[in-house]
Amino acid sequence: MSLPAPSGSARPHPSRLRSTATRLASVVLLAAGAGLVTVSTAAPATAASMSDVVPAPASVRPDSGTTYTLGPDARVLTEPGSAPAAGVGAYLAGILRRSTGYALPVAPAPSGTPASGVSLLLTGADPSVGDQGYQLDVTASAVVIRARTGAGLFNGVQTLRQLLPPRIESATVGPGPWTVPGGRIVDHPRFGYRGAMLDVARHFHPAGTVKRYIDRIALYKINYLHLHLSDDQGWRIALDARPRLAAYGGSTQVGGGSGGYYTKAEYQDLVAYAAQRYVTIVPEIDMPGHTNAALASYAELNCDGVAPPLYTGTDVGFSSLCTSKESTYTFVKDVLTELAAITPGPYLHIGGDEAHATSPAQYAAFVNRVQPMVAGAGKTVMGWHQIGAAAVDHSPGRVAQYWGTTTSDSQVSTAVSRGAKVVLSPANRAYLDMKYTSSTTLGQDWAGYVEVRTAYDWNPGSYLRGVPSSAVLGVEAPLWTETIVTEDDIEYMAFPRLPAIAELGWSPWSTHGWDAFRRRLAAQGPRWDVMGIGFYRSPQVPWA
Ligand code: TNX
Repeated sequence: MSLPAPSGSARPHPSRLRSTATRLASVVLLAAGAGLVTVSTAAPATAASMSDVVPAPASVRPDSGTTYTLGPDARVLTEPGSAPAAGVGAYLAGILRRSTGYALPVAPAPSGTPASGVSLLLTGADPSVGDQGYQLDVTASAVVIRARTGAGLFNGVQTLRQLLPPRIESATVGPGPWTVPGGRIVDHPRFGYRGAMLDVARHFHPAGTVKRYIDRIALYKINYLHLHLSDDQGWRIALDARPRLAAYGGSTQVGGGSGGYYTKAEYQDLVAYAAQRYVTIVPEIDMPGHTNAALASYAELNCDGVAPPLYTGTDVGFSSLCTSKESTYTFVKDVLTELAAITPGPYLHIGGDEAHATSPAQYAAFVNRVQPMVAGAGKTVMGWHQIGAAAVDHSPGRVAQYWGTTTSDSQVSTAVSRGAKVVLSPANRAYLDMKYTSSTTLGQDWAGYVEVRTAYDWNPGSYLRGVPSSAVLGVEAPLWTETIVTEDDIEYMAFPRLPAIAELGWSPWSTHGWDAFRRRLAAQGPRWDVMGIGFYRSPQVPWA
């Protein structure tokens, strides 16, 4: 699980080389395609099909004789008196204006039959939509999305985007027609938790990158973004109680670059940006292992009272907070309290993985002391599945995140038998940092190669022995960044696997099928081209 440590020098990172190569390759592709086929800057204007949506909706009833065309006079009409509906309306209009050039005013919907344009209403949805689902009706005269909540409307809007031609995603104005296929979709998620994780500790990723990732994951109805905010190589959130954590502990990263961190204001801005997209941030402070950056910043956290140097390699499992010192618990409490105060979401993730420098007894003592601090700060504990170790206190309702590579695990089943919920991130299925194939230059392979079909073809509801579907909160696709440096790197590893995991979290199992999925995925390719997402063109997918 450890990579050969890169030398601490400023040697160019291999993935930087790959990114350049990929960019060159796309230029060549564009050049080769010009004159033959429409290329990314001029993606097909063809209407999408109602059966091309990812994640697959719970129910789709196309009306093949009907289409709606968004015209220059269209308006976005939202549920009168609802700020969430108005917010989703403004978000939708913002997306549509960029490529259509239309004015698309947003206004309260008049009562009565929905008028021409796109209506976002909080009444009249099929009851099956629940609190995250929606009903979408496309007739010749209007598009109407009905839901019970802003989240439901937001999810309906993501579906509508995919029903419009790919060029709707362009950042510049282009010609229509902006046609939507007719019919009805009634949709709701299979699981409440559909997550992505970004490791901003191994390589720091600035707030702008995180925001763009939020935009991308929201398109696939992902509703949690877990930020891995601390590890051996860096501490990425400034906290008033311990300023050296970010100022010193955040000053480097894998390979020896200058690292970075979010100020509290930047973090709060990220949280708000995510919330506007119905994405909840789950902050992680990994403990008691993966803590070299903290140990280097505050000598008192070390059992011998000596601060180690900062670390820029990629080994794991060598560091630990001193579990027998009172000052460690004061530290943890200060950190969790301050983090909880700027985190409106329900979860604080305490890590807990690969604590190889801590004995099982020390580990249990640590987790038993820390879990109540999370509850005391008003949050629910989330941790890597090692927090299910038998000797650990099993506070009800906590969430164990499974990252193993087997389909049975006693730490998880023990935790579940004592009331824990599970988020599934099996490394050999859901890890976005695993290489696609042996020739993928980025990423790792300790859990195997994860091609698109491998990422897609498993059932979270029955994956782990002793973990019934009722104990599964959902799925999460983590992206560890030991080898992931740039935004291009992130996108190359996330697409197209992230939509595969998103579909496992959203779509009913009855819709699951590789052959239909790979075709629906292929229909996303032109969208990603328009958005400038340099995705992996898996040979398993029949890209247009
Ligand atoms: C294991 S998964 C880790 C991370 C590494 C990752 C690389 C987990 C909870 N721990 O520290 O970054 O492998 O794939």
